[in-house]
This record gives sequence, C-alpha cells and structure tokens, in this order.
Amino acid sequence: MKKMMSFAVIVILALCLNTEAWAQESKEAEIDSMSKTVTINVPSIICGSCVKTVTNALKDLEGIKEVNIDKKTKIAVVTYDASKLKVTDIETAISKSGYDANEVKRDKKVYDQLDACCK
Ligand SMILES: [Cu+2]
Repeated sequence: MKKMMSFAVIVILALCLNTEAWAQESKEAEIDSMSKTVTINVPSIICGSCVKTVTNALKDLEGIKEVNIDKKTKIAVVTYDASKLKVTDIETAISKSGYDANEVKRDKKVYDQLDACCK
C-alpha cells in the first residue's frame, strides 16, 4: 500500500511538471504570434549611412525586433511586436529620421540636417 502511494505521488508530480512545461510552451507561442514582419519602401535611402540612421531610429522604438534595410532595393524588412507597435508607428519613426516611408513623407527639418552624402 505504501508503495502504491509513493507511486501515485510520483505520477502526480510528473503530471504537474508536464503541465507546467506545456503552459510555458503555449505562452511562448502566444508571444510569437504577436510578432509580425512588414516590408516598407524607403526610396530615399542612398548609402550605408542612410541605412544606419534609419536602422538606429527604428531600434529605438520599443517593440522592434529586427530591421533589415537593403540600400539597393530600398526596402526595409521590419519584424516587430504587433501588441506594441503599428505599421504607421514604424513609418512615422522613419519619417522622423529624415526618410520617406511608403506614403509618409520625411520630416524636412531632419532631412536638412542629414549628411551631404545622404541627399
Ligand atoms: Cu546616406
């Protein structure tokens, strides 16, 4: 009888641990499902310095996970947390760093202060 009891305790413990692991997994999946990737046209990107400026501006935003800007295609691929940011937030941040983003025009004051090679 004693043996049966301790066996039961072990089984219950094992079940509890399993449930915990499962809960953790589904939580991670939930976080992941909020992660979105968007492609944004940044036609006024010219050089590596432009790429750096826009990348840094985006990385300052809370919820940005990854930024990849191709200066040849002038396309930014941005992965972000959709529970924290909208696409318009990303476009606005790019505009505020002096660059056009999709239909959002750049902030002219910031553009005027960009390095000469970036205009
Ligand atoms: Cu540049």
